[in-house]
Amino acid sequence: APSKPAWWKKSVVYQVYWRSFYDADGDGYGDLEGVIRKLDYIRELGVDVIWLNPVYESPDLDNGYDISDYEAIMSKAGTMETWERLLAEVHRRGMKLIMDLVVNHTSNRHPWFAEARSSRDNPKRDWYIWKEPKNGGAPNNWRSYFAPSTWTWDAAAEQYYFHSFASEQPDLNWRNPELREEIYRMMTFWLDKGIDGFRLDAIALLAKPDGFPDAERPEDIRYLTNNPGLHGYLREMNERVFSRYDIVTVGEAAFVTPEEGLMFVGEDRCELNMLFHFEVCDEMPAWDMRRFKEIQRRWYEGLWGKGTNSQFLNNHDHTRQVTRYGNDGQYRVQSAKLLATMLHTLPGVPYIYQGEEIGMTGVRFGAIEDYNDIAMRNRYAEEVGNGADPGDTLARLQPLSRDNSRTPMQWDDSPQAGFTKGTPWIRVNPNYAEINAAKDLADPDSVYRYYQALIRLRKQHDVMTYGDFAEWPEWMADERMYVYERALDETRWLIVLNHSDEPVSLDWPERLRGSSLRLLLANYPAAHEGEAAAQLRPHEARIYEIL
Ligand code: TEU
Repeated sequence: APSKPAWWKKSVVYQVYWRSFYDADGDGYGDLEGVIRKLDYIRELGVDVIWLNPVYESPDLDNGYDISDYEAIMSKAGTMETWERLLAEVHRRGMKLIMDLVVNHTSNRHPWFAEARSSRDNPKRDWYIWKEPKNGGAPNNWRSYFAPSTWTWDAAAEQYYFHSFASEQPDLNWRNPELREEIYRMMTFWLDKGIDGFRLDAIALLAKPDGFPDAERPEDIRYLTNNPGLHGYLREMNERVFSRYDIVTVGEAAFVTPEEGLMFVGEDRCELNMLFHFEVCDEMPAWDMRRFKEIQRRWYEGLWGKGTNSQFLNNHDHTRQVTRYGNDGQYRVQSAKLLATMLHTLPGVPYIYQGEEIGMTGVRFGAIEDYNDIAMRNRYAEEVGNGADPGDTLARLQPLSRDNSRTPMQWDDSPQAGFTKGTPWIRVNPNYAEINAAKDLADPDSVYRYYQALIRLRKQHDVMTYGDFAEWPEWMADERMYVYERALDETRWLIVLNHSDEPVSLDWPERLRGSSLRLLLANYPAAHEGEAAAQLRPHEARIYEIL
């Protein structure tokens, strides 16, 4: 008998960036107690899985992505007891919890790094990547994600060490079998506590090329990812750890094509279950319907029937979708609902980033001092240090600053949007009085209620999870309209999206004659329908069943 489909395939994932979610103890940072107090809000949305950003002990220079103790909870977030209660409360509500895990690098304040730099013959020296200077300087010309060079000189160690991100985040040496064993043991520590899986940070960076040759174009940092040896590590990780639990794993894998993506998530690959590829968020700076459709086509053809794709347009690293890819002005509510309709009806598991379900928007702070993001602040310092105009540099970095999506969750119109009784670690978006959860919960036509309806549809109809995908040829080249069907057995759905500020008339094709359409969900009140065509208003989205 066919094996029962994996539990996570029909799931909807909700990402909790806890430090901006809810501050229960008033220190200005969100915390795990705060997440516990808001679990009913998350559950009411109808989601199944919570992805919790890193909560491990950390100096917190990259908001938890610089871990100094994998088996302790950052005091800012709470204690291991609080974390255990969170897990129990998530499970009591029938939801699952996946933890964000960073195994490409640690903090430079991790005891392992202190040992490694203490002497060349320390057993942990080789848990990190060290090189002699070349021509008196860095061993090669690579840029890191967060710094002008991937190399930092360590005076105590008298060598350079490698970091894909900030110098405070030294990369682990995955070639070292003892290191890998220790990581697998640590993963097992968390899985034995009962978590339901991992979101694996920067997982495509684990393998480094032999010899670290200079790059032709140092600014194109693809040399950091998808190097030979990577899939060997992932297969070993799966065999030694993941395969022993009924869990879900999703890997962050920037710069992969669908063919390369399949190597991560192909059901026969025994590596990961899903991946976040970034052909949209990293390589499509602003909305481009033709490019988005092309990306969706490529990934459907590359993965369908062989592996599972993820659908998302924002997260804690990427600007809020209604601002970056939609309309956060006159049509904010309709646009937020249209983007949600698209992500929840395209093939793949949808990921909701906290606040997206109430249509929260990006932000523009007036000064670099108002920003927290280490990536943005390092870039600003580098460019202004090289003579760039501070005002121009700030203006250029603002739209894609990761802080756009990290401002506090907007709960209500009370001071600090009800996020904290203290002073928030980052300023609240000034539009919280009109955009907040309390308002959305009170409004039957809110973005939150629309997300609830979308998620309910997914639970009731397998076609959203397992249905084939086919675009209507008449609209494939259109810049405004996205029109496609999903089909499973006898069920056929039609999704019609007008991603523009203009009305569009959609003629019903000859092949629909004799069929009738049943409207399942729409982001506008039902319009009077002409027999021959539908008049779509700006940012109008509709889901029909074709009968
Ligand atoms: O992000 C990895 C990273 O470099 C991102 O820029 C990612 O590759 C890109 O956004 C793809 O669109 C992860 C975490 O999500 C990020 O918050 C951390 O700062 C980073 O790793 C370092 O751990």
